[in-house]
Amino acid sequence: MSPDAGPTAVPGDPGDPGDPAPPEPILTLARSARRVTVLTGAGMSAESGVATFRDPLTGLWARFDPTDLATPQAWRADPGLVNAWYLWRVALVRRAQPHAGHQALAVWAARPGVDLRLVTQNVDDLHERAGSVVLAHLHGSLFAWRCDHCERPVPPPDPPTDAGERQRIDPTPCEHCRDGRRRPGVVWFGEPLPRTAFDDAVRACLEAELVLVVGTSGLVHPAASLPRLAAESGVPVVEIDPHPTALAATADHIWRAPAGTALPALVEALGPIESADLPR
Ligand code: BV8
Ligand code: ZN
Repeated sequence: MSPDAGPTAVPGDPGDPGDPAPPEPILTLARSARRVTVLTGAGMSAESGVATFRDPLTGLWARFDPTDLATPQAWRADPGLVNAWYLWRVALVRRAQPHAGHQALAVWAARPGVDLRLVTQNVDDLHERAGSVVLAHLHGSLFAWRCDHCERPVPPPDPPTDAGERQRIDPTPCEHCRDGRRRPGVVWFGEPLPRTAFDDAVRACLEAELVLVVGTSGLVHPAASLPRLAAESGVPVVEIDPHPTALAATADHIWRAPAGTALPALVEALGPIESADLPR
């Protein structure tokens, strides 16, 4: 499937670019699927005001590349700088709200008979705050801090009120070992993904009747390999993203639309809950 085949590029059904209605083949798959795995990336949080990794950083951080800051090397070289960046992001996510797309996924998961498994690359808690249960945070969480020496969990620090204006905020010492510093519980580039999270994500993709990929450029591995793993196992893959991505060639159907519009429209169109699906 060529990624630039129009705004709602769906084989056999180009769809109307301005029409928020789900393309028919995508709706048919969503209606019939009982086991649905949803993989979300930074684009899922974009309409909540949380910038994606592709977006240029703003303000204080405009001259930095996130892929340079999100590394153990950066932490070793300048812990105050990296700590300030994460505390700024914690403050930003705390001010953000889940949007209708986050809520739609929680509604879909609550439909009787549906086993929806949510896997995210995002380190924010917007899915949880919309009522979703997240099966796997592949890249960790902004809210699960730990010691960079003894690795024990520590409470997430409260960002100072001027977190947005300070380029350096020294990390606080670990309360357990005193030798380490409190670091964000995210997976930095060059660090391995949490084994259980990745294994659960692989199983969720292989056992699905539909894999829905929302808001990821498909550039960061090994998370980016999950949709192809599903496709190679014969699981239909649908992509929702307003722009072409590296995953377009893997997707059976593409809906060039933002998550905050597409997901509510899709869940709305699933139709009334069948009495046969209601718990006895
Ligand atoms: C590892 C936490 C091994 C930190 C993140 C194989 C091939 C090539 C490279 C590699 C490879 N294997 C490993 C690598 C290296 C590296 C990598 O992939 N590099 C890339 C840059 C080439 N991978 C790693 O280092 C991984 N570790 O493999 O370790 C290992 C094994 C054993 C022992 C030691 C080591 C770790 C990767 C995890 C890095 N951490 N996050 C933090 O957040 O600070 S990744 C981070 O960037 C995010 O979590 C996210 O995953 C990623 C950004 O990707 P996306 O989510 O896709 O976001 P992006 O901005 O790219 O795209 C946004 C999309 O949204 C766009 O498509 C846009 O169109 C769309 N969008 C915009 N608006 C909307 C929208 N969609 C819908 N609605 C909208 N409104
Ligand atoms: Zn410690």
